Amino acid sequence: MDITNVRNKFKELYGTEGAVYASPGRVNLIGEHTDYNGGFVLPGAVDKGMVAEIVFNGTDKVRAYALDLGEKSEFGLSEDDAPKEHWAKYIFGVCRELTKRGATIKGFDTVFSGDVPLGAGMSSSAALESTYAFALNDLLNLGFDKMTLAKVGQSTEHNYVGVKCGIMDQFASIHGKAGHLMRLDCKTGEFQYVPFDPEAHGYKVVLIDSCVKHELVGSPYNKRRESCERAVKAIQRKHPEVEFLRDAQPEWLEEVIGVISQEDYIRAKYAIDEVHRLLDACAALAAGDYETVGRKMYGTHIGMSVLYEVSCEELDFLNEVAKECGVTGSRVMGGGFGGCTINVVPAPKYDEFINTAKAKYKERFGIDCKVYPVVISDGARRIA
Ligand code: GAF
Repeated sequence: MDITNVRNKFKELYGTEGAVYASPGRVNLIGEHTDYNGGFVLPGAVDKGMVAEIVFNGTDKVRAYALDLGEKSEFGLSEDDAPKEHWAKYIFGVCRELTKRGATIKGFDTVFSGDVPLGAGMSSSAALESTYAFALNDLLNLGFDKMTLAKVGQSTEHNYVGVKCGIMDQFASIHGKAGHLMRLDCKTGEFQYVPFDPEAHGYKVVLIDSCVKHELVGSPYNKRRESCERAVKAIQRKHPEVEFLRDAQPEWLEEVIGVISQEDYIRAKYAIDEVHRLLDACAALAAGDYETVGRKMYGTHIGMSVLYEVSCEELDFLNEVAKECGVTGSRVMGGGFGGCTINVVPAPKYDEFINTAKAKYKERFGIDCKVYPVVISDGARRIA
């Protein structure tokens, strides 16, 4: 991340210098749409993120500048002061959610910029929320732990953006550690850092961005969640201990066939399968068995495409190309509805896969796909 432009703009706008913080986007090896189902996820922070410079301005207002958009926003810190700019709602929401948890937030001036591709399923919005949650916590000595800061970002999505997301993205952005994925139990909040060094095993991990816009606001993301919640309610009648789909035995879902709609059934079936796929993949990863991890990833893709229906023609095409090129594992990553595939590629096949994917995608859709090699990096931090 290049912070020079942020610093220059900050100086130009506010005539002073502030503290600079950064938070990354994330990848997720496997475990998709499992977070809000109380299941597990396996994300890692990446080397792309958001960077923000901040200084308190002695007022009760925030003056914010989005460098990449060339837009500014000014807003107060009370509940009815919500800014009209969509991007500013993320900053406002973080301030409000910290306030709801007992913090006193002071007015500040800020400039931010980022290099997480927008709409690519790499959590640019979580990176933005995490940057401000982490920075304000640090600068104001609020004393919140990292999980609370992640929840501040998640609640911002729920209450100020309108996406009923799970905790994975904000968790990963705040907790990331270079060279490690994180196996998070989204029901209990327990997690382990899992060393991740595919190159040592002869593999490279790469994202192929379909460049199809991924926009969770207004997408059927919330509807998927509602389907899962209705399935839980139905299962609970006989199995009251089931709090999330993660708690349900696969056969318990079969018991509610005909009670829930066919649509809710296939959504819930995907979610329950995915919880188990992730656990199998984690065991395989620990044993250095990337072939099994890869097979599970292909399984996830089919589930997300056929049952959860969050893939699209372009992503299915990229998945097929990966298969044809002998890629070990490939699947749509993140919320879906566009964005990237994540691919675990045998190192000797890497160049050929990238060239073939680019050429075939262009030929089929007339669009240049983008390629992001995955570098697993540290989470939220102060950088200047
Ligand atoms: C989006 C959400 F924000 C996450 O919480 C998660 O549900 C993901 O989609 C799918 O796994 O990134």
